[in-house]
Amino acid sequence: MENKHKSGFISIVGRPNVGKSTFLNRVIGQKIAIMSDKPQTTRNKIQGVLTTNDSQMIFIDTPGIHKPKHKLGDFMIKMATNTFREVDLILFMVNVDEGFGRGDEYIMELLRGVKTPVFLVLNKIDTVHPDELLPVIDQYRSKFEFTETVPISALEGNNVEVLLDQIKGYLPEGPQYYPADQVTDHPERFIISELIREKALHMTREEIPHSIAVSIEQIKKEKGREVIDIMATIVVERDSQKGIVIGKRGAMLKEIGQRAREDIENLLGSKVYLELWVKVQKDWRNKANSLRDFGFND
Ligand code: GDP
Ligand code: MG
Ligand code: K
Repeated sequence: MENKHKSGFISIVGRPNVGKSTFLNRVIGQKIAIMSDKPQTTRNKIQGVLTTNDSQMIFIDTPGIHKPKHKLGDFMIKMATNTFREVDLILFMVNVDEGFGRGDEYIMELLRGVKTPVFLVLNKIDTVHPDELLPVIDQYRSKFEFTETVPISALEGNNVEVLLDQIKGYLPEGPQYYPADQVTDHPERFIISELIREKALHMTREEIPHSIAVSIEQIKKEKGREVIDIMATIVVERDSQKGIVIGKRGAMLKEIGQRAREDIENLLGSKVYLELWVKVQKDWRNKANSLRDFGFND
């Protein structure tokens, strides 16, 4: 029997820190969406492409959805709901360890208005006893009609293949949209900025809120030179935050730069010279212009 080629777009939604980026990275096998133990690390949608011999799945890692507190929040939600309508399938990912919460309720509210099939993906099953799983499943299913329910561990890989099989079952017949060797259609510029942002958030622990942005001023490779020169600015909201990011005699910024550079070199497969600056721009989240500057266009 001839197997028809299937392809489609799959949106991953869920509260912050349920493991969306971890899942995406496991499936695509390359660090494209940044992972951290802090919420809302991913602000833009990132696509990862999984190509097999008879299918292509294009995953979208949507921002952690939450009730809007400011302009950026509004923007994120609009972006997410638009995405829901356009995709072939939605993976609603939850953390079985935490169970049902208000954040979930809000996302389900947004999902109710769309006709796209929704899978309930219960992540982090490695953290709970199997007996604890069923009550959690019931909790979610009493509130929403899911197309499928799949427990997984994105971190350890349990049941991820099963989920991929299920996903394939819901994809329409379609062409291979992207070349087989392409794992993301995001410009490297964005990935680089996210890698820097990830390091800044990790390194400064709780001292720096999520209100930082990274803008890439320049990526340059001069003829005959082995090294790619990258100049980037970390944008914070307050002078005190600038001090923290720079650190004592620049130690923190240096450390952020070194760690980011290693990841960027892996990404680009080339030596990198990274020059980092820190700039204060007050209340950037509420300024539409700033949003455009940082690439949050819709
Ligand atoms: P996101 O905000 O939904 O993208 O979540 P992340 O992928 O950044 O993951 C948040 C945290 O949860 C990270 O510390 C991950 O290592 C952890 N995590 C993700 N998936 C699993 C899992 O299956 N099991 C466990 N134990 N931890 C996980
Ligand atoms: Mg994420
Ligand atoms: K996160």
